[in-house]
This record gives sequence, structure tokens and C-alpha cells, in this order.
Amino acid sequence: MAFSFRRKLKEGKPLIGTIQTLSALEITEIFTVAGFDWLFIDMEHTVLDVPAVQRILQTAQGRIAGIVRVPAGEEVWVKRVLDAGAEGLIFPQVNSAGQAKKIVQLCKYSPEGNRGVGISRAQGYGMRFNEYVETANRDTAVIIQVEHIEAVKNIEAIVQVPGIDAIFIGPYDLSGSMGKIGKVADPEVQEKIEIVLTAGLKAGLAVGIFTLNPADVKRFIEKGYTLLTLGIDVMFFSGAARQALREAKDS
Ligand code: 3PY
Ligand code: MG
Repeated sequence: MAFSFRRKLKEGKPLIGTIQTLSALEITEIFTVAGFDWLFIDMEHTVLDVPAVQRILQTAQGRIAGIVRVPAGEEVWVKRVLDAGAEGLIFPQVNSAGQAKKIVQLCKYSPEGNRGVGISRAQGYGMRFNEYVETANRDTAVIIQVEHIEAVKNIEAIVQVPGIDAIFIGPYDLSGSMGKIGKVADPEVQEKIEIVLTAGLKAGLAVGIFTLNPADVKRFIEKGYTLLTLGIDVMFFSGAARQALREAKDS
């Protein structure tokens, strides 16, 4: 990896990405041409499987950073998706420092961790094995999601876990865990989000957040967020389709 996504994260310049949930590789290309900095490939809430994710990563390679949200912080996902060539992983629902430590261990080769050693696409099918294992710990981004009220309670310990590169706030799940599902603008939900942002920045981590609203992005950057995620493929499409039909019927 010439200049890895992890290094860009560490530089602290805002990176604006978007979410791919469908397997069509044209979607990867559309987001690339549109100019997004990174691609949030979602395995948590979609039917995307490892082969589909590998195809997306192949299409993205060298054009847009391919970062995958795995369904859970479990070894079976980490090994397969990193070996498929993901430049970083996003872990949903990380609620404690212990969970975060386990995730870092799974993502780092020894001696920093205990990532399984395989020969697959990431290792150039064996031809770039040495180069990959020597640089993977340095170049692979480990991003954990803080998206539950338990995680907010434990945030001071979570941000101290070595090896985490970014905290990504999930406003929707956080609102759900507070009995306010979908009410992401609720003042109490916003107050918890601020607590996480402040703790993350204080610990020197990149902090990210998801929004559907383009107008939020500038405001988030001004607050110190550097890992932005704007929109989801299906909602760009469904929103435009519905709007076009409405306009056609109203004209
Ligand atoms: C959430 O809002 O819960 C998310 O995970 C957004 O990515
Ligand atoms: Mg979530």
C-alpha cells in the first residue's frame, strides 16, 4: 500500500466516504468517479458475503480506500476480510475496553497481536507475502463503533486501548439503546455524541460519524470529526427515484 488509508487517518485531514450495501460493482465505480475519499462496505446490515466484498475491493483498489464493516468483532470475519484485501475494518457495537482489546489483537500480526496468518489476495497470492506481513500492522486501519449507551459509559477506557485508530459513532444504534430509536437529533442523544467526540479527540484518535444529510458534513468537520460518512447507496437511489416521480406527477 503506497499511502495507506490508516496514514491518511493519522494525518487528520477530513475523509468523506459513503456506504455501499449492494454488490453491483458499478456502484463502487460511481462513488469513485463522484470523488468520495473512502468506501464503507457494509457487511453488518446487508447480504454482502465475503466473495462479494472481495469483488468490491478489487474494483476499489488504487482508486478509493475499501474499508469493510464486518458483522461482528469475531476472528472468522477479521481473517477472511483482511485477507481479501480490506484496507481497514469497522467493528459495530464495541461497548467495552475489553472488547476493543480483543479486536486489536485479531487485527494485528504477532508480536502486537495474534492475527491468523494466511496466503490469499492481500498477500499477493503468496508473491507479496513478506511485504504484506511486514507492513500490515502499520497500514491496516482499526475502527471501532461507539453506538450504545454502555459504550458511552465506558468511553474513557475504550479510547485508551492501544491500536485503535478511530472511533466511529453510530447515531442510529445509539438512539435505539437510549429508548429513542431513530431520534438522532434528540438533545440527550446529541449530548452523548458530544461526550464520545470529546473523549476521542482528547485521546488523539480520529473520530467519525454517519449522516444522511450533506449539510451536516461541514458542521461535523468544524467540530473536529475527520472520518465522515455521507449517505448510503440505496438511499441515494431511492431518494432520487421518488423525487423524480414526484416532480413528474406535479409538473
Ligand atoms: C448507526 O447509526 O447505528 C450506524 O451504525 C451508522 O453507520
Ligand atoms: Mg449501527
